Amino acid sequence: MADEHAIEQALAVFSVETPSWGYGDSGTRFGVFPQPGRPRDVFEKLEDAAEVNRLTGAAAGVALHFPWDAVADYAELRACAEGHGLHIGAVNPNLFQDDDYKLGSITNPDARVRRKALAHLLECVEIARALGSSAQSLWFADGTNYAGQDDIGGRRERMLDCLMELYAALPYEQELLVEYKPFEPAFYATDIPDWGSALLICQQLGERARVLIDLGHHLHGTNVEQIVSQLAAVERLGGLHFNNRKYADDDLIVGSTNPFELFLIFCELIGSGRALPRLTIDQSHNVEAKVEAMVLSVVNLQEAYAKALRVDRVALAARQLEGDVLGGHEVLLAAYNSDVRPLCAKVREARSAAADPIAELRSSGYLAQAAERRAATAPITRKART
Ligand code: AFD
Ligand code: MN
Ligand code: MN
Repeated sequence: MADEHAIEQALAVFSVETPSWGYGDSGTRFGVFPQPGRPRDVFEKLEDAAEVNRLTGAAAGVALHFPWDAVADYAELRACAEGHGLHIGAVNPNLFQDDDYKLGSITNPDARVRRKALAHLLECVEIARALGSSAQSLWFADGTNYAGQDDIGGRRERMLDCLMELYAALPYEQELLVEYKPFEPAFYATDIPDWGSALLICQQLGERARVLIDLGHHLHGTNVEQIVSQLAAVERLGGLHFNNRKYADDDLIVGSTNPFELFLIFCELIGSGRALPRLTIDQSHNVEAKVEAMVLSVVNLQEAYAKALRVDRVALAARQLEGDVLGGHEVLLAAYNSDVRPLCAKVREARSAAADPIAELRSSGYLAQAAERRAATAPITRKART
């Protein structure tokens, strides 16, 4: 059993970013069910993010999405975040909504569209600079639906051309995170389908380009913790997007149906011997209460990490060396089955957060007050940039 004090210290600095897009209206392609009091602009989203951080003590970073979170004055936005005790996490450029991107963004056969996509990526580098963000987090909806629709190799070349220009413009303090996804919205050939493809791109770009693993972006049966281990070993693990792939993509609460997988992912992160990479929740909830869903997600992450910290690594290595097939498995189970809730509660309290964040959220009246305040005021949106 690892030393309890060392575990507490590790938990005390554990931190995840929450996504601005997880607080506002969202749903599925079948429908969106607006929730009362939902934030209407990025300033109100930061209020909700601050509440999640107040309750959990572990969510001071907020990832933003552009142009959804675009404002006229980024210094004001940054000051607003800092006033809430938050900082801006990764900047996520949006290259999937404009009509122009019907056939792709940076892989589009039309050079004009590729230039437009690159211009947005470069704009996001400047936005990140103004906001004090240290990462561009890239996900592309690019791909094809039919064999022969476009040239697979040509699309890869176009993508690399754009990304090389982007990488060349990246200030030293920013890193480039590259997501992969094997399906949706394209179903024949996604342009970055898997971690190997993403890794090849990153290796071509340079050492500040790293792969980002989104738990929802895998086929069922994929061993995600093994991917974590492989990428960490070559210093190319840029971070994780946490969610639950039961829903195919982003939207279910991390650890809600696959807590053992989440624990194993943390086991590999710790086992890599490296500092934890950037950890981000990538969930935009559908029918569940959004702030509560975000709080529960952070709590699930804290608990999965705490359990992984409890793995007796000396015993594990010994069982493995002996070739004791189930011995190592049982060492993992011993940690996984331990109750870490009191420990996590203690660590949260030491961070001036809530021992029981969900109960505190429910009794605090935060949501009702936010709904009342927001109903009574016009959106506080400072003129959005068009
Ligand atoms: C989309 C993608 C991807 C990305 C997120 C933010 O599936 O996971 O990280 O949007 O752009 O849902
Ligand atoms: Mn993602
Ligand atoms: Mn996703």
